[in-house]
Amino acid sequence: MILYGAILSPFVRKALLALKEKGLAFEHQMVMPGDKSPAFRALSPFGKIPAFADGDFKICDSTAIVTYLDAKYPETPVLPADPAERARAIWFEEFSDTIVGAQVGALFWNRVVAPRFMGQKGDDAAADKAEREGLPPILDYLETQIQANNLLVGQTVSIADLSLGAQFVNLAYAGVEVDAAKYPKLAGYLAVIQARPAFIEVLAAEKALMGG
Ligand SMILES: N[C@@H](CCC(=O)N[C@@H](CS)C(=O)NCC(=O)O)C(=O)O
Repeated sequence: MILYGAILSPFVRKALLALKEKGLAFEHQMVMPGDKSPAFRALSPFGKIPAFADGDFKICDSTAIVTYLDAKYPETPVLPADPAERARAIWFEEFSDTIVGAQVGALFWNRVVAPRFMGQKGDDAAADKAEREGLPPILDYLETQIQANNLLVGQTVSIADLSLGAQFVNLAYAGVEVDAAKYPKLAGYLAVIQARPAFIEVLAAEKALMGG
């Protein structure tokens, strides 16, 4: 199995986390977002990362990749079997990828990617607006959703936790920490999720780029 995509993408990170949580052997090939090579476009027609191949089977999109992995390799599932739990896990994945991702993306792009990797000045106003206006309702909501077992759904780690945890890594890279005094459940949850061996391994590979 081969996962294609550059580290620091929250979607590549989500797929890497799922592969590691499931204990699967795989190869990781770096591909930048928007890669125009015909070989990559055969995997990901619109050039988005991540993409994935398992023998002759090829697919792109982190959600599609994780869906395939869980169906093909059902041991250690990250998609809950219970219908209500599965629906809630997919909701949190979607929420993380879109609603959370929009705000984290504005912060990460303008405070990290543009200045550090593109040699451009980031849009500070857009980042500040995301931090000041976009983020608080998300944090307020999440504070009400963390279960007593420090998971979003069910009794074992799921795609919900991997997707959300992956986004919050980039939030931290953008210099925004969750205030544990204001959001104790969310801050405690993130500490537990991001201390999982899968996160530790994935983040270790990012350290060189992030100067950590
Ligand atoms: N829904 C997709 C989103 C993937 C995505 O937007 N990836 C970004 C990088 S974080 C990308 O490849 N952007 C390049 C482009 O849009 O050309 C997934 O979950 O994989």
